[in-house]
Amino acid sequence: MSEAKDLSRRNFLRKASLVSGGALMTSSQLWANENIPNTPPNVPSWMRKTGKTVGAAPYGVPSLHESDIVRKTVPWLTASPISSVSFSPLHALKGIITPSSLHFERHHSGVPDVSPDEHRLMIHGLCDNPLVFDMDDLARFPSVTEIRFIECPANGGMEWRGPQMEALQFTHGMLSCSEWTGVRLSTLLAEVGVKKAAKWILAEGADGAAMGRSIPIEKALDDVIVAYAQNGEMIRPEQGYPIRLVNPGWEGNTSVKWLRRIELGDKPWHLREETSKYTDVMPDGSARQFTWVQEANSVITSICPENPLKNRGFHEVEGVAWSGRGKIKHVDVSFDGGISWQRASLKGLILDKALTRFSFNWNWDGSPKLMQSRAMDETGYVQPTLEQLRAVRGLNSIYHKNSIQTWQLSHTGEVKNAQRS
Ligand SMILES: Nc1nc2c(c(=O)[nH]1)N[C@H]1C(S)=C(S)[C@@H](COP(=O)(O)O)O[C@H]1N2
Ligand SMILES: [Mo]
Repeated sequence: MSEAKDLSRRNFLRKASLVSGGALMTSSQLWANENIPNTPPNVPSWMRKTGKTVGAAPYGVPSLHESDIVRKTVPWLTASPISSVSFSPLHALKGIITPSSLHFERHHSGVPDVSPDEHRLMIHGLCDNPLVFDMDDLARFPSVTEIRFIECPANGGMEWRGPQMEALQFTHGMLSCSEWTGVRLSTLLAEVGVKKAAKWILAEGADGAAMGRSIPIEKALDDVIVAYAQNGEMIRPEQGYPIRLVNPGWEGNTSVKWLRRIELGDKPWHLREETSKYTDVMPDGSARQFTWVQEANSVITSICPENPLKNRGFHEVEGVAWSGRGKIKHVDVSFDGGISWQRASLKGLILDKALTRFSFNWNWDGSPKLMQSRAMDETGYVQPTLEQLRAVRGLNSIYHKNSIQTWQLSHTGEVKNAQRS
């Protein structure tokens, strides 16, 4: 950082603290006589010797000091650890890309160990020329690289009847965003020659669950990717190595991992994952089927149960917003539980069906707050309040809970998961 920039930043912090009535950021004063061995003005121990050699970590891992930033599970959530979910630590992530090691996981039968040499993708059914592709075949097609989120539609599902999970990691962590590389499914479908009668595809995985989903042909021919790479390297086993579907903006469940088979048919298959699961029980007891799109959603991540406030004064309120229908248009934030709203700014890339980061410069006066964010996407859809969502959906749902999240900030700086209706 140049000196000029550094000075203007200090100036900015000074101004911010003036606005907040003199409450300073907590940077300690220069030359404070703390006498901590590794702290200025002392020369730290790690400057007195050489460090680890190059090659000591051929595949790099995070600093040991970051070892608490990991995927976490909720033991009571599923009956078996092989049919379970681990959540991304959203409170600790920056930017919009989820490190592959921290991508949430959802497995219906654990993570299979698939050999790329023996694995194949078979495409058959209502087509002119059924084909079996090996991994080298797939790599020869023109590839696409796109940043897309994957969200399980059960994200937030534990919160329908009341606040339950005292952590952002668990209220919203079935959500991750990666840069995916692979072949457009439409390219492969052109290769097999889709028959006119084909209206649906079945995508099936090579795990013990043989998890499958029916997807309408319009979506299959639109933006779906048969992905083999994630964030610049081959897809991780947990994410579907060696290939998975990335079905942008739709229920994560439809992004079939360890993809082995695509069948073209004239009607949906009505599989387990689209009848007993991933349907929405409505207030009258009927069930909604095929609610594919992950509607616009957002959450404040910089201030949350895992990130309490230590000081009054300046804070950059940050969070993420996303929409399965396209780009995020804007995000508003509220500090009074949705009575008044202020426009946040969007920073970095604003992409289709990707996480989008928002930011709002704020001075905390030390009083209790009800903090919320509300996303609007490019279709004009506005993220609903919990009350609005419950008015339509009742209390019996699990999936597609995209209502506004409330964080209750107390005067001590502690943050609790709260609900406003
Ligand atoms: N073959 C297969 N594909 C699968 C699953 C699975 O268990 N088996 N889980 C699905 C579910 S429910 C979700 S939400 C996403 C999760 O993707 P991730 O584990 O990469 O986060 O993968 C989907 N694809
Ligand atoms: Mo899921």
